[in-house]
Amino acid sequence: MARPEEDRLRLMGAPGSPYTRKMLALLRYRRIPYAMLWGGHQNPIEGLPSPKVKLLPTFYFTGADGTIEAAVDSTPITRRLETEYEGRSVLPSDPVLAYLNELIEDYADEWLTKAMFHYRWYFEADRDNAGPLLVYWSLPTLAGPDAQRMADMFSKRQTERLYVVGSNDVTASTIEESYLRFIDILDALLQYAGYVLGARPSSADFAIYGQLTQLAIVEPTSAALTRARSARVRAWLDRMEDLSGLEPSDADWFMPDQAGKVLKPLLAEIGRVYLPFLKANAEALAAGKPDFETEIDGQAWQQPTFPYQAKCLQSLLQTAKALPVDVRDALNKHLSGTGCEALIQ
Ligand SMILES: N[C@@H](CCC(=O)N[C@@H](CS)C(=O)NCC(=O)O)C(=O)O
Repeated sequence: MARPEEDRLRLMGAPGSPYTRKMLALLRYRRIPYAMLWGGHQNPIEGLPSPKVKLLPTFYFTGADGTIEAAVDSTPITRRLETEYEGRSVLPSDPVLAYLNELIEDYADEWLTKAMFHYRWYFEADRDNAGPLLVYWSLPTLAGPDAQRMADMFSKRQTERLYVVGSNDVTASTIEESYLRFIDILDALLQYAGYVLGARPSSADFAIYGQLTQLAIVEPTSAALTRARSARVRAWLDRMEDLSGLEPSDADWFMPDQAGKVLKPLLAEIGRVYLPFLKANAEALAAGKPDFETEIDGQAWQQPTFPYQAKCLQSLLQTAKALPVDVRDALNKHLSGTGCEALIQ
């Protein structure tokens, strides 16, 4: 018998939102019955509450008493789904692997998204491509000229906001070079075992997938660059979209020592760009500075301070601190020489 509709977990999101795509693929893989509501907070859905921070995707959890709670932030929602729905976990049970997964997921959510935003709005060809898509993704029946007017308004606003994520003439080459290095690293990882942490997907895979649904498919400039560098990565994205038929087993995760070795290039990339960013951002926030300048990958970097990403660093540090000594020792070994050592103190 079909499940009653209210049993389905509802989420509102957009096809152009990387975090929506991360969570949609994750729900499919985990076989969680869901109802995808394409939309945005500019057109609230009747009967559904607004979240405190209006981000996409927004999940609507129904409590035992029938009240509906609106939740945002894909990382904690992923953890909540692990406790509410059994099996097909996206979090490795080994604590060393679990920490590496958290770090890679964070890098994908917070650093790769800089490349996503950059390639969407920095170059004219990409801007012209994205504007109308963003309109039609939420308003498919709008007349062409009206859609173009909205697209132009949207593109202008988003392009003016590029500086918020740190994309500007000073940082452009750092973002672009880092994205291309990442594609090469991901290509090698996929060849090795199919996914980042073994032969089954983790929340880090879904986070990477979410950003790449845009970077490697929607944005013409980065899509062409990605395809030219790695047909494997491009093909992997189409599989990631629906992994509902995969039958994962515990043995599919890497052994911790194997993970340390195989993931070294990715961890080194994270240490090369993301950790210096996190550190400079947290220092600027502590000093009460509205923006900061630092050096990333040997090049100048400047952007406004981001309180949310100071929390990301805090959370990585606190998780590491709470780990047993033997796990911290193992992580120390794996992170040594990568630029991520400072996470384990
Ligand atoms: N940390 C959040 C970030 C979500 C997020 O930033 N979503 C963006 C779009 S991808 C958003 O909703 N921005 C406001 C808007 O577009 O209305 C998560 O992991 O879910």
